[in-house]
Amino acid sequence: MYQICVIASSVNGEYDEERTTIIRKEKDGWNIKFGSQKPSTPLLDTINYPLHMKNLSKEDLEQLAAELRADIVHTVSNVGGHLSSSLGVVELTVALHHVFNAPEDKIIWDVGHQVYPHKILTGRRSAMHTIKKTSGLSGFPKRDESIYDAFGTGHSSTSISAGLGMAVARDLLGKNNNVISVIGDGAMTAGQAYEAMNNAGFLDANMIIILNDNKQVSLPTATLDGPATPVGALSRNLSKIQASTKFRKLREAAKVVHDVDLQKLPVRFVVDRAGLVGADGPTHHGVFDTTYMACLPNMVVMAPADEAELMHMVATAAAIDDRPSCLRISRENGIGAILPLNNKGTPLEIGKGKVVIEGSRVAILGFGSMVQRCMQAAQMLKSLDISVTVADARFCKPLDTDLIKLLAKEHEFLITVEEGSIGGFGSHVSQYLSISGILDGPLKWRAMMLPDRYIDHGSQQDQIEEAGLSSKHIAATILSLL
Ligand SMILES: Cc1ncc(C[n+]2csc(CCOP(=O)(O)OP(=O)(O)O)c2C)c(N)n1
Repeated sequence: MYQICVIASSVNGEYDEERTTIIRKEKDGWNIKFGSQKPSTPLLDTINYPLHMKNLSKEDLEQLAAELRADIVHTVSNVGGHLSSSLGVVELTVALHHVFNAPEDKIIWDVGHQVYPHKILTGRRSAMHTIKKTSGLSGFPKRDESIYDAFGTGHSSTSISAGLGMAVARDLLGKNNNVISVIGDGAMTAGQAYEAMNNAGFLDANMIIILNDNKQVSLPTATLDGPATPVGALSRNLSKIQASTKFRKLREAAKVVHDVDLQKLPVRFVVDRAGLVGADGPTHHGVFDTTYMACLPNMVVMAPADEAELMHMVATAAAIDDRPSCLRISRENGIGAILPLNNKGTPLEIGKGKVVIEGSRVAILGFGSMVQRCMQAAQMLKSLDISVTVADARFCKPLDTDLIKLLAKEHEFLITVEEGSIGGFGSHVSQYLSISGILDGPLKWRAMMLPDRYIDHGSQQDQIEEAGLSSKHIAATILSLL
């Protein structure tokens, strides 16, 4: 060790080894010993925008990277977030913002889970403690958030196509800015990246592609509840998976009408993270699947109300062998439901829902995880002496028309509730009610679904509130009808 560049914050001038973050330059590189206190970052403190980095020497840039690394660890240890991916590109980010001239030069981050250093160096350091929180910074690049975010991401393998488009547009406009796409070895494995490289070669547009070949597929590793599944050499597994024919068949099944539904192939789609997903925000919400799956003629579409129902639906999907099926699993936690014996579900009758609370006057028909909120709403209304029937639709397709007919006949009001976009479960029910003439009678009916706009990142609870789908909203909708 030959130089101590920064000794981080000390309390009243006293130096506390345990709690202090120490950033040292040693013979073979920078050594950062992390403590619980905010690290002292004298050089980083002078940098608000890339412009402030332009005159730094190579040594300064090295120190900046070391301070940036300590700053990210400190932030993420307090608020959670994408740690390893961001730490992996600290030097790269410093270099890019030193060499290139963003925002005129377009830097595009693939997946976008590694942008913490980029955010810190582009005017957002003081807001880093709000990252992924309601009304705070997004965990990904977002064009609304900063002119330095050239392209919004959150999912992988788009950076080369996006960069190519920007390079072609630049040439058409006669400009001369640089376009830089940064892509990891994991993201590089997807077809879109290959297609984009093919196009880039053909169009011969001038662009820079940086392959961050770290031999890792880093997924979010730091959560406030402790470390999640560790960063792994997933690329090894990815290659194995991709080599398997089963997996390839699944990917090819993406063209779901042509390859699957039309031919009634028994492909089972499992839509993970259905509904609003919280901190990752709109790139990760699963809110359109009911709409685009349930419009396909042969598709069975189901959603479980709790974890026991999930087991039964997995068994149902496994048993459906004459057509495709789709099962949407909410991001919500389980409710502690009693699980079937040996954790083995029993196939359900296809297209049949069930009544879970018997009442009169008002019927609420929930789809998927929303059934829980419908039951809570029924409890609230019970205390006001309003008797509510709650039914679990289980299936959006085929629709349980007998159940809907019964609910419509025996109640004054019928309300459907789902955590999905317009055009989903409520639309199917509405279509049936109108075509069958039920809406010509005395029934009053309302559909509750997500609003027709994207819901920003934040806590799942806040998102449900913003969407107007909490149990209070359901109860209020009913009260407004009475
Ligand atoms: C289309 C798509 N599939 C899956 C994911 C989930 N995912 C998030 S990060 C990540 C790994 C990316 O690995 P790599 O590109 O090597 O980045 P690095 O390891 O350098 O962070 C994956 C698969 C995603 N974001 N988008």
